[in-house]
Amino acid sequence: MGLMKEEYQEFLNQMGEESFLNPYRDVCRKMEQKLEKINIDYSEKLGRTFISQITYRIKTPESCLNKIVKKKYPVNRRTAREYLGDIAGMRVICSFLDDIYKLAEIIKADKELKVIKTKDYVKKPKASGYQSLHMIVEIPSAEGERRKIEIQIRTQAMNFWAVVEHHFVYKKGEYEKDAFEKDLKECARTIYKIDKKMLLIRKKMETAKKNEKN
Ligand code: 0O2
Repeated sequence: MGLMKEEYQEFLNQMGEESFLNPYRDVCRKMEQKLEKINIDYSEKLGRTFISQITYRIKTPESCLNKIVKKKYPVNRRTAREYLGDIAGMRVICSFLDDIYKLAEIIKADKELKVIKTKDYVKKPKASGYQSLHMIVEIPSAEGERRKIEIQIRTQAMNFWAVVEHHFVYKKGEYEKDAFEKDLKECARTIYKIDKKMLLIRKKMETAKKNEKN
């Protein structure tokens, strides 16, 4: 490997500094607490589990550098803060398709949060077949500094696909590229059908329960 540009090395150092990372860690914890509270309230209201998993991660300095270079932004701390919406990233797993949009509405209605951008890869999946709802949200840290955080919301079935596909992409090796992509896309379509069917079953059960009561 050749010598790394001094500018890049400096950027990597800055991205790893505690003073840079702390507000991001802080907003992740804050958002996690918010989501946990939402989960308690809505699970009770709905009579079932609303959110089944909440995880978060801070993007590595190397991954920040790759993205900022790829997007041709100036390589510095300010542009990273401004343009990288996913330095702090949360992943929220729901059971049903409609829960994704319910949660998105709850997030939009939260006065402390400012939704910067929403990308609906459920309605319009990525070329790979990837499905998720992505929201870039701005939230104040404990010190009152605003930071962006990317919230990926998906069903358990969509998550299964994304996790396995991510693993395959690194491991694919010999397998023919076109066949690999086609097979994975087909799986994503099947998963969408299953998600729709599971939602339908839930709605039928809810109607049946209501009729029983009347
Ligand atoms: P990491 O750090 O490894 O999680 P932008 O131009 O900034 O709006 P950007 O950031 O390119 O758009 O993002 P996009 O496509 O909205 O979402 C990027 C993230 O979504 C990825 O993170 C993955 O977590 C997920 N993702 C997107 N496409 C796919 C896919 O085809 N398969 C899987 N498994 N996940 C996907 P990163 O960037 O990889 O970073």
